[in-house]
Amino acid sequence: MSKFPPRVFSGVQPTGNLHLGNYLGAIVRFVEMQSTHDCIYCVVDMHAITVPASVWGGPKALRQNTREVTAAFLAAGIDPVKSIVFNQSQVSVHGELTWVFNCVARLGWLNRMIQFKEKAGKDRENASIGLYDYPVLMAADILAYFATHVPVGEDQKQHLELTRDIAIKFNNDFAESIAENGYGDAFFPVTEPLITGPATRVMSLRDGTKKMSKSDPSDYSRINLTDDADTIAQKFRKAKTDPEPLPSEMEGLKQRPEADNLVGIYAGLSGRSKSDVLREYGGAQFSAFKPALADLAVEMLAPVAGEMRRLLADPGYIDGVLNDGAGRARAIAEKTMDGVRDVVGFVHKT
Ligand code: AQP
Repeated sequence: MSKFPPRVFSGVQPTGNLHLGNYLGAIVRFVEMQSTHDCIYCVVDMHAITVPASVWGGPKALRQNTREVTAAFLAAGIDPVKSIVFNQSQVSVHGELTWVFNCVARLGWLNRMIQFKEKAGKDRENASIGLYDYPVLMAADILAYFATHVPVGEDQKQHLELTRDIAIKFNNDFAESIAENGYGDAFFPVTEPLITGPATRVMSLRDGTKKMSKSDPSDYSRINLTDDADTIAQKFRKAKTDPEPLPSEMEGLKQRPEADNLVGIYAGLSGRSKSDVLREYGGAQFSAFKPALADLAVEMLAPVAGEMRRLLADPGYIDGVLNDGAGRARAIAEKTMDGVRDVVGFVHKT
């Protein structure tokens, strides 16, 4: 048996426009994992500021969006008593451990990160160092809690591999000191990504080859968690599709990214598999499938949006949840950091 008991950690950035991709790819699975695991869910506000303020919206928006992501967690069914819910910047270990990991991770590893290339775009010289270091901060988020499992969308797979590489290299580089200090043969676990289900990569409603994203300039590319019923129906009505009816078999979704995406969304929202959805809708035109999809989305999202509105009317309550969670998170993370100090050789208060 591993010396690391199963523990889940995952995070969402408070960058506004929380959408169906974040919901199906991450939040719904966060809720499910509470019944089997000890879970820690984090609003990663330090990650949010790695892009220009024009993208994350500045201090007022950051505060509001932090509360909005927290409200979405709670409205979707995360229990802040059972699980730990907090915002990253309240626990200083995330920053401290990042520094140690900066000295473990290699430049060549970070140079391969696709998300940096995509987000920095052509103006790479002008990207923040924080954006480049984003995956190292993510490794610190996860490993500060010795998390063994991380539920994420497909887009985070490469970053999770980097977390594993950092844990392995730390364990190897400091193997002697880890043993001498009584931590056995590994200080950090090698974390497993959990990328499962039919909606691990929800695509843009305007382009089935691009992922649904908060930062897409077109609001019609995504379903926001706070969209009302009319907006949801209109967005699905206008969603890009091809002229063919839906196939009856999975094979028929190949080379049809928009059809594949809408079927995946239906499957994710209804908790069914894509092939099961095709068994019901195979042969149907989009003119029939889109309204059924919109109805299902409204049925599933309206209660979440309503509960989010109710919670957001009481920011004091939300901040209380975050403060309580941060206290519990800090207790775990500080202990990890003391272990890291022992292992690295930093003299510290005992
Ligand atoms: N389209 C998606 N499909 C499935 N899962 C997704 N996730 C994001 N987009 C999709 C998952 O949601 C979690 C939180 O993501 P995040 O907010 O931390 O960062 P992100 O991946 O950068 O989200 P966006 O919406 O794409 O933001 P921008 O536009 O800023 O890049 C993660 O588990 C992620 O996998």
